[in-house]
Amino acid sequence: MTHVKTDPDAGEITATYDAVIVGAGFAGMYMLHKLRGLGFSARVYDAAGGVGGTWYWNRYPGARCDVKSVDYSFSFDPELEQEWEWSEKYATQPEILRYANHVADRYELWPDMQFDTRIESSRWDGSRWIVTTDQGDVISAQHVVMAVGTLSTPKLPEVPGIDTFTGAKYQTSKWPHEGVGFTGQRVAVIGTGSSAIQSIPIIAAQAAHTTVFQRTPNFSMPAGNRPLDGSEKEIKSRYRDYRQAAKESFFGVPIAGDTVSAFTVSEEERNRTFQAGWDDGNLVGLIGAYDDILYDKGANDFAADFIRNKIRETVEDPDVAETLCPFNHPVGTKRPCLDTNYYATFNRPNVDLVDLRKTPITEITRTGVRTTAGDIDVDAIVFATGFDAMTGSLVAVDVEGVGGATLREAWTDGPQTYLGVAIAGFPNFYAVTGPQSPSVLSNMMVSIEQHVDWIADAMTYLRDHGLTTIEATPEAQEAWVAHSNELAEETLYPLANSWYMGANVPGKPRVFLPYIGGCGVYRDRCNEVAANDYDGFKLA
Ligand code: NA7
Repeated sequence: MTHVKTDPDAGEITATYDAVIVGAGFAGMYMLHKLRGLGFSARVYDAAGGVGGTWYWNRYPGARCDVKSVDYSFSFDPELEQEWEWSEKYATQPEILRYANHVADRYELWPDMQFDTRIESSRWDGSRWIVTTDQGDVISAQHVVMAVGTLSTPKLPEVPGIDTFTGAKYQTSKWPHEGVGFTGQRVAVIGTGSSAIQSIPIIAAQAAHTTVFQRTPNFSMPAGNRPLDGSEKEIKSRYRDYRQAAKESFFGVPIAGDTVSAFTVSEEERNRTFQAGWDDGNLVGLIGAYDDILYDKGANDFAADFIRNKIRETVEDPDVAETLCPFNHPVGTKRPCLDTNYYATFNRPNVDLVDLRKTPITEITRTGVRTTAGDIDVDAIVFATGFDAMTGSLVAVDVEGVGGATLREAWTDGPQTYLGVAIAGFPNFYAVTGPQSPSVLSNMMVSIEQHVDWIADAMTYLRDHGLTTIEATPEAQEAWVAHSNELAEETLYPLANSWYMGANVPGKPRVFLPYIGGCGVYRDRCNEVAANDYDGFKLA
């Protein structure tokens, strides 16, 4: 740590590192561990009071991972993966948070992490980044790694009056650490995305009355959660091969066997396959069952019909069942969900469903929720209304690159990246699982490890070659964005008003945010770029 120079805008430099890492989730922690191992100095900053990123904040009832525990864990250290025992097929939020803390303990990351500290700005001074925090730190860093997560800037619904409500207000993404009891209360839940679908059955089992406000019905499947059995435990005996298969796979999760078009098999066979995916309770069980489900509307309809029929079989009131059936987007094009008793919850006498397509919310009042059909008075409102996904937390920091250009301005028409990890005009600045990388379309652990390794390799390459900066060229970036968009256009994803498309945030450009070429293909491309002396980058 040194006090070497003064930045005219930011003040005296209080610390100097090779890398500032923004975020103490899995990406930030692994980045720190990796860089320290390579002899770089680095410090992690996080606005939270502890590690875990999304798992630190999202403590709502029922919060769970919907990628299997054996897949949703680090692979970089065989000892770590052998010593850690997951207890269930899908780990709960508390268990994942324990794992995050275990990682921080095991690799002694704590001394190099600073909490309750928000990064406010990052300015390129021509050779280094000057990074400021809300705690008065002014840091000089050669590299900035944005490990800020993809779903970490929460959004509330765009309805007036939220502040006037006198009852209790909760956001699933900022859940009180001490927990919340709903016994005897009338509760409103706004939203029917993954967070709502996980929490509603638990809230409804406790509350006196629950009203669910649904704008868009979602496709959800039973998670079939259970204590880990032999089949998953057996994976630990062949973890190396299993991890390799995950890295080469499309979604970052190994799937057995090749898939064919849904049109090449009989209806009976298709339904048998869908039923097997349904019974297995995993997200790719249905959308990954045939290779054209995300590409062909007809193929997608087969899977969508299968799920809609399951909803109709489960929900006793036919009107409620139809309201819960999604018709306005192909299955998979909004984030599909895994649940425990979600649809059956609507058979409870103390649960109501409000269809906001028919009767939109006009305002939140002092006593509850007002729709065009009238007032519903409640004691508590749970906002499960999602995030400014993938770009929100990157542009929340005032980032000024070469010549004072801001990231916010550079991304006015949507994010522009090279490989989803680098940005032209912003040297030595990296987005872990950034837009136009597989990111949210993949098992995040696999994508985090791939990006962290790639960034660490790039930094090592610079050091070994006596270089100091790496910056994407505008040409390479333009080609990558075009390629990413072309791939998305071939799919059904653009048909949905999803957060994948930026459609959930008013005014956000409608652009498909993640990369849909698949994890394995993407990894090969990144490796090829590195092997070709960082093709598409300007090194200096
Ligand atoms: P999501 O999936 O973005 O869900 C947010 C939900 O809130 C969704 O049903 C939205 O409806 C609804 N919403 C948002 N704004 C409004 C307004 N103004 N009025 C009514 N309803 C609204 O966020 P989650 O937290 O559930 O899940 C995020 C990810 O975390 C998930 O995909 C997993 O990856 C884990 P909409 O569909 O926009 O009509």
